[in-house]
Amino acid sequence: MKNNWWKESVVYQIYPQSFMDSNGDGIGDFNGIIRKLDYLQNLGVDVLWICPMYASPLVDNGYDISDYYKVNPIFGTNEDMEHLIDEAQKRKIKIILDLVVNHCSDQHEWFQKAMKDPNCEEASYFYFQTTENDKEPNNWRSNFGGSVWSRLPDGRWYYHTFAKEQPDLNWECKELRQKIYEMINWWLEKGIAGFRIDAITFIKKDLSFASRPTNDGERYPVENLTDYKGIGTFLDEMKEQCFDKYNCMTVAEAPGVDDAAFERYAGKNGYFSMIFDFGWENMEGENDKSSIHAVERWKKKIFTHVSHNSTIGWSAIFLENHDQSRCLNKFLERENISFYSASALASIYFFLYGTPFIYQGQEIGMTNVKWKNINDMDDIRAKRTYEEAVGQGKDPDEVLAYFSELGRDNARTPMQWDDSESGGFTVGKPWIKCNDNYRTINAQSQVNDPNSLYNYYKRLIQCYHDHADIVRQAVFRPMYEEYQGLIAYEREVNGKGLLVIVNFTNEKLMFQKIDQKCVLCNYHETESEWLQPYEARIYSK
Ligand code: TEU
Ligand code: CA
Repeated sequence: MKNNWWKESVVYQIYPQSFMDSNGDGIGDFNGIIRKLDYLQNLGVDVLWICPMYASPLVDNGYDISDYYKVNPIFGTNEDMEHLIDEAQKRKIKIILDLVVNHCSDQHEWFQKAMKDPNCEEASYFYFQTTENDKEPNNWRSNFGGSVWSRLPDGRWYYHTFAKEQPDLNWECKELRQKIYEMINWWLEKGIAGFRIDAITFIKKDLSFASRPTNDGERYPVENLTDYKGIGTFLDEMKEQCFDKYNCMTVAEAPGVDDAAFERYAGKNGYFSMIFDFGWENMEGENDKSSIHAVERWKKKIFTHVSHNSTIGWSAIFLENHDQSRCLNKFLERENISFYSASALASIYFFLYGTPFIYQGQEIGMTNVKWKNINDMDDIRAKRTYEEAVGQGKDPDEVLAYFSELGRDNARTPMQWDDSESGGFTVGKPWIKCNDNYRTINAQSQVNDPNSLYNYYKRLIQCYHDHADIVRQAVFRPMYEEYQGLIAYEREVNGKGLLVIVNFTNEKLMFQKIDQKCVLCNYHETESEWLQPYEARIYSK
């Protein structure tokens, strides 16, 4: 029987390179995660999503897999990985893995064979083309800059949605699909609880591969070609042959799924248990995020998306992940970052409608880094886009400023455990520079402080669990919408429910007395008819 256990679970995302290093080589590893399981259990999370830990040349930090059955030796051995699964299980924590099957690494055996022999079976696992006049097969732009086509020494072009080291897998090929399903089931048999599924809306291509019109000879962004017609055949098949056989959780990264498509993906009989709600992921374009207007615009985006999705299916709700900058910087001006605003943000998203995800370090309020040099960054997307933009004559400082603010490396710096060198993440030299603020922002200083952000998250998670019957089914309803700067909503079922009220401004706000029981608040005084700057209250009825 399916019990949809993920509807009452809180997920914690781990970026293994940056979580905890146990052997001093500067790279996080499985034994490091094992060491920190008590910390995670104390926080109260139910599921860990571990970003790719498979064998990989790490061109895109593991999202370029060279062997789906082996773990990357930098993280430990397959036995260490199984030990981690067991140790987590002892603490009632489940583990989900990243499933990256839109593409693999150019170092994967399949691609290596396909490169050598155009007629081998593996050659049909990829998209190859030959052209008559040496011209690129079309004008599409890859997600990481440049063409989606790269060329082999023998003249064949191959297709890649992301970097050239990440050739796309040809899902039209039945044998390949079977290989993928076998691999998925192999991991599920090992006892993992499900998958986060990477970039899945790219797997179906427009097989005409025809160039598309653009302005001024620019390339056509392949990111516009998601959820292409016919994709459902593949996704239904994968569900039937893999996920349906297990009581597993699947959460898809599904860019390009609009309101109309949401049901196919995350509805009752959707391809997945849930998909990430990217509808309100940042305040990009606002030049003053603390202005009432910016807050109101953001609130409207949240309410529109959640009102729609909550009547149709289930979402994964989040503020941060490994591809984004830190939420405190995305939604706040620097001068407003505090315990209050951070706990207000946490309160806003936690009960919306769906499974809440917490990204490592979010629970202690880690922030963006001030990047001074593109060479301090590691991210292939930042580096390749930087080269491309500067090559086209853009101002290097402007491009750097863009990635400094929004770049993916902001989330990838080492987890800040304590105030010792490199934040206690490693005794060696970290693979990527640590944020200098580890002396003030770190886990050790927060775990035993009842007033810390960590303990606020702990209480939120407890509250989520205490109200499992509500969070898994109660209707979502925006409240007090006329109050500018206030983000408030209710979850209600059979007369029971939760009411979330957050003043998301840095000023006091005149409000009203609420005749319900306050179960959580980020200020000590909760009775007043005024809401303090960034005050958050959660009532239950
Ligand atoms: O990200 C996918 C990704 O970058 C796109 O979905 C993007 O959000 C979209 O094109 C909008 O522009 C995933 C991983 O999260 C990321 O870390 C990897 O680099 C990428 O896939 C490739 O595997
Ligand atoms: Ca290590």
